[in-house]
Amino acid sequence: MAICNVTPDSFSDGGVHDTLERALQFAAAAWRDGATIFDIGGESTRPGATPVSVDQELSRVIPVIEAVRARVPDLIVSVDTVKAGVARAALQAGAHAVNDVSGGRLDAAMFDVAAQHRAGMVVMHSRGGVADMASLAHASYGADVVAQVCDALTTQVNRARAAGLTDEALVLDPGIGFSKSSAHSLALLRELPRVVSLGFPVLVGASRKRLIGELTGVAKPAERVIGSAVLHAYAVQRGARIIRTHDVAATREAVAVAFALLP
Ligand code: HH2
Repeated sequence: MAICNVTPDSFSDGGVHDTLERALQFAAAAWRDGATIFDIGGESTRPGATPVSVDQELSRVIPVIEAVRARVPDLIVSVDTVKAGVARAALQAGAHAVNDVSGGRLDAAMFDVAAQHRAGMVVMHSRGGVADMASLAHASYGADVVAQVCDALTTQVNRARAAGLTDEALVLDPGIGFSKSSAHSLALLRELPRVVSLGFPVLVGASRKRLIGELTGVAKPAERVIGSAVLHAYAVQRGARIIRTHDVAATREAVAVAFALLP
């Protein structure tokens, strides 16, 4: 899954895909480099990022969704949003799936919208609101972070089912770095099989994140490619089946090797 943030303030690619032409070039390159899903987002979760209205978010993502569907039609398009209104318009504009970093917590209508459109949905674990979910504000878990994340994901899966989503439509994501210290994120990666055992494909997205910076000492997010690729190869070994990345070619190579080495 290639990341395309159409935002001025995302932590690593803010402003990079800010014209339609640049976003389209990135989509074509992502497809060529081996991505099958293209995740388009119009609101950053970086702590301190400016909150955006539905209209503003729509004006950012809809033209890109329409253009990518028209020009790179083989890519599966997901919209990265916590707002049901944005998800609805994005699905009507041709997106196939919703990637909700709140896992359906922040907008009561989200699961209904996904179900009505028979869309796929990534249910990611986080706590809090958009402004603080990528901080440590809600990062207290007691002894077993994995159990708490699995419980929270199960609650959201049950809500999704109640809204009419089929199990085939769902992907789960432990939410690396979201309301989690690096120790929490590492525990979730080591024990990813427990998330996999919930019975859904698991997505991992650690691309260029603070965790990678802490482990490698690489300060600039755009230079955290090797650390991200190694972490994602490990995640594949632990059962992840979708990797969300800014760096498609490098990730594809790492993941191809990791897949070949699966027992
Ligand atoms: N991480 C980010 C955004 N969306 N979606 C899923 N499913 N999993 C993730 O780990 C995830 C996500 C944050 O990264 P990024 O989009 O690069 O940054 P920003 O939120 O600043 O736009």
